[in-house]
Amino acid sequence: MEIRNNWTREEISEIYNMPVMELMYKAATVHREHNDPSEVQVCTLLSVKTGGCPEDCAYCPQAARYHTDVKVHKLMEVDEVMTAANNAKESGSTRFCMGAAWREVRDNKDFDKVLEMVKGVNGLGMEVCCTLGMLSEEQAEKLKDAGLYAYNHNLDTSEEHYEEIISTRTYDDRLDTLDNVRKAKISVCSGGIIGMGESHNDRIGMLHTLVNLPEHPESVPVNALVPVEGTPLEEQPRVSVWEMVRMIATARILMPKAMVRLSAGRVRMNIEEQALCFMAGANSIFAGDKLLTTPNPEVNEDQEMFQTLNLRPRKAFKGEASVKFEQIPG
Ligand code: SAM
Ligand code: DTB
Ligand code: SF4
Repeated sequence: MEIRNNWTREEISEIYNMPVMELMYKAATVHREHNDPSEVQVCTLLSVKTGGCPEDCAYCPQAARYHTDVKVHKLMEVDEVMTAANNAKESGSTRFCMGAAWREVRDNKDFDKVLEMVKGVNGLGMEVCCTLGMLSEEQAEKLKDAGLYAYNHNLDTSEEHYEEIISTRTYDDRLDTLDNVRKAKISVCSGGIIGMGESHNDRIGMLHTLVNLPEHPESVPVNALVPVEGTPLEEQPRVSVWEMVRMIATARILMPKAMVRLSAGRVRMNIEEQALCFMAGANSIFAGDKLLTTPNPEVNEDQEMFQTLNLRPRKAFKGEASVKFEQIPG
């Protein structure tokens, strides 16, 4: 499969709407041409600053304006983060992603502390990732200099559906941040959420934007909405596994080399359903009993799943992206 950045919506729609067995077969074939299908990358998330966010993302339990059970927690200390990263490494994770409930990064002491965290986790030989909200080019460069490997910033949904979900920032703001991350030669992680009341066309639209970026994101998280009490989307019905499979398979065919991450929503999927997602081309998961604030399967359940499905955890820094790993001295 040729790597392309000029897909039309119609072409993507044709793939997305293929009979599901054909779609899975095609995606599984493309996956084998570009990746080892027995390898799945295991990543760990840590919420380093939780809740109290000024944004109005309708899905998010951390937005200050919704009344959820999430407790606000100021930025963690560097040593606490290092303990968590060491534990993640010991349990087999190769990527450590730190999330902050910020609208954007500000040039202050907290950012300096995050840079220390990045430096520390880089020193463990893990792929360090952050998701901190919007970022300027200068801030992206500072993160890169501290040893950041990847930055997560999701498009979340299509440009058309975006206004229904978030009003406090624009789609173009999101794209500008991705551009700043790219310019700093940081690996790009960007995907979205399904199950937020969007149409199939919206899902196709989001994939259309992602695949036609100047370079494909190296990592594409596909999240199933975790509906949280107190958020506007609390009543959304669970997405069926076939919708996840369609989304993952289409992403895999369009972006053959990307890590396609089966992200939020695994707690409500059994092993058979997750196996279908791996078959459709997903090759990464978040492990650990918590995502940022919501539950995730237990580590031993995932280890059992890997054994049953004969999957192997992938080594760190195997991506052939334009992004090179640099260990930051001292
Ligand atoms: N505040 C930063 C931002 O919005 O970019 C970083 C953290 S934010 C929690 C990271 C991503 O988590 C969001 O873009 C969204 O895709 C995902 N997310 C948040 N809440 C979710 C939920 N309830 N279900 C599924 N995914 C969710
Ligand atoms: C992504 O796409 N999914 C992860 C990660 N990137 C940061 C976050 C999922 C969060 C789910 C809701 C929560 O636990 O708060
Ligand atoms: Fe804030 Fe990020 Fe949650 Fe939106 S997704 S409310 S920006 S923490």
